[in-house]
Amino acid sequence: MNRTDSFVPENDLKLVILGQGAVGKSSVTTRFVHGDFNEDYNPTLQEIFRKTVAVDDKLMTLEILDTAGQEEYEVMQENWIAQGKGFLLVYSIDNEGAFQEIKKIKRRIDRIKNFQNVSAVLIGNKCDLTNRVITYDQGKALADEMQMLFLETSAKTGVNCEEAFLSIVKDIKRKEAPVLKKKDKPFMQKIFSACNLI
Ligand SMILES: Nc1nc2c(ncn2[C@@H]2O[C@H](COP(=O)(O)OP(=O)(O)O)[C@@H](O)[C@H]2O)c(=O)[nH]1
Ligand SMILES: [Mg+2]
Repeated sequence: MNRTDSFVPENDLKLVILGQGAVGKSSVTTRFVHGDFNEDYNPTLQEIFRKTVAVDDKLMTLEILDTAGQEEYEVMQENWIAQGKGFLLVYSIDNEGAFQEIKKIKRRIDRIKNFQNVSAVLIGNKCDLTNRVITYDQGKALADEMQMLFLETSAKTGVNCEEAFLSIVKDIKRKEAPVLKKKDKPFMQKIFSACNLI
């Protein structure tokens, strides 16, 4: 087992942030976790961030794996993808290549997760920039095609960074909520109407 893996408690919510180098994965994560932004580019090796958030009045700890993609980390990364509950796929709106790379990353997740339906948000970062090459509609269309949520963010101004993480947490919770079975419905409806709930 990788040494870093042994520090990861089992019951926290694991998220993985993926995307080409320099699109702002570390910056979006740092903005969310620490509330600040750094103009300098320090390529990430591989880092785990933790933040406790309140969702629907419940506290939960998010563990966010910030990735770089170097080969020596590939095994650990695949391990995390396998354990990951939610994925943030990031491109920057000024980079066509990074946008195209998203499809490859999605295929990798699908392969590792055995084509299960996962919770994922597509993020078009650096939306503060004026030299945009990917429109909002292009981003949204790709997200729809891949059945993902979509947000444009700016780690620089902070816009939508918190929403990106919280939207994925809410989507995970929504998918995990017990669904009323069809045959239970009339029975539950009787109870709800007896209690004047419907
Ligand atoms: N203008 C602008 N620059 C950003 C934004 N997010 C990141 N950057 C810059 O882009 C560079 C790469 O960011 P980084 O987070 O290290 O990218 P990573 O390799 O994907 O983790 C750094 O110089 C950041 O300051 C953003 O939203 N707007
Ligand atoms: Mg980084």
